[in-house]
Amino acid sequence: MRIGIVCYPTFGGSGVVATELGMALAQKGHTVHFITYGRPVRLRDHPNVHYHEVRVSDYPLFDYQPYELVLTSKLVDVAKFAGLDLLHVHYAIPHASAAWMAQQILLAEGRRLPFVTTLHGTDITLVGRDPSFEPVITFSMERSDAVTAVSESLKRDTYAHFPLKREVQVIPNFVCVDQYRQTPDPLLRVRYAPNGERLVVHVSNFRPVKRVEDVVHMFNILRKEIPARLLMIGDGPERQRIETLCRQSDSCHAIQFLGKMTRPEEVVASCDLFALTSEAESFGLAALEAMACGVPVVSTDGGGLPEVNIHGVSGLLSPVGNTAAMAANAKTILQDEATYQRFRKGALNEARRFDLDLVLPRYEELYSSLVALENA
Ligand code: GMT
Repeated sequence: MRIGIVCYPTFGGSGVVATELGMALAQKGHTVHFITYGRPVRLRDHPNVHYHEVRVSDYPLFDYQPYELVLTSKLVDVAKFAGLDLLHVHYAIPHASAAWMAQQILLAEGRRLPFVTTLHGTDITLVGRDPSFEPVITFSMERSDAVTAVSESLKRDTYAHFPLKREVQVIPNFVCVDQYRQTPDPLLRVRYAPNGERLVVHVSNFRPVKRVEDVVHMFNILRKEIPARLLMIGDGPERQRIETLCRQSDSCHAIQFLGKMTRPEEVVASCDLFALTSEAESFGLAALEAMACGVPVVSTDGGGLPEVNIHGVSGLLSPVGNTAAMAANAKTILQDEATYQRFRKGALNEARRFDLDLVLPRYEELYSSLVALENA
């Protein structure tokens, strides 16, 4: 099939999922066209992969550049000249409405292009709840040829926040477990935990929804119990505030900020524990990626996290904001080697439920059913 993929090209989870999905489809022989405003950070070179940049030009009349219209025109152009069979848009805003507009333009020319919308989380739970977006998101979800959500929790949220009548299919996020499984790097451990301390790691885009300060509070409590160090990977609006908070804490010397990384798993695989303190996560891809490295997870129990991080198996869950409970959970996992190894094995086993080999055929089946409908 010839598939167009629209996503945010940045470090957010939806862009990562869209990119890895496109790469995996290309690997299986499909032709994939990425249509985005920047090259997706995880996009690699492959003969079946094409990248089309959506360029919004500056014009003095516009205070706000009409990105959605430029994207729509680009979708029409690529659909026609690359002969797309189908479009898959990740993150509803504004991709689903742009896809619908492109579909209408092509229809007027006698061609129908089906499109799938995948909901990722904040498009529904945060941004999508802004009433000013509601009519356009509801409409474009209703008009999508298929709508998928990355977890059962997100599916429930979608029906709770939008007056949606159509079916939403859950296709979870995925990892390629064999690719992720990395053995810990002794040199890296010496660098970040020179005295043999336990290594805790957090990866996010440092937005308020991640409650990154809770990672620091949790770590301060944990360090009173066991020798530990903390690595913070990623960057975003909250980073400066969190760094200031760390500098004021007793644990300052034990916390290191590594910034954005294209392959965070290269560091995560050498850590002992992954911490995710989010207010809510539709899924928690970063936690799954850690589990695929055999790293147990302490996380909050918001949104879809309990579907990914299985309490008592791959890690432990606690209520949002309860940093004392989270520190106690971290101590439970790390306290003795037998318990720790049990959680490590549990993390890897639970990650296998989301292996690429299980999830990719579900997208392919969905695409084939829609393309078959067009040709019927
Ligand atoms: O919150 C992020 O990290 C970014 C955001 C995105 O859309 O890029 O992530 C959402 O989608 C990810 C991939 O499906 C999920 O794993 C994240 O849980 C979800 N974030 C939230 O729901 C807050």
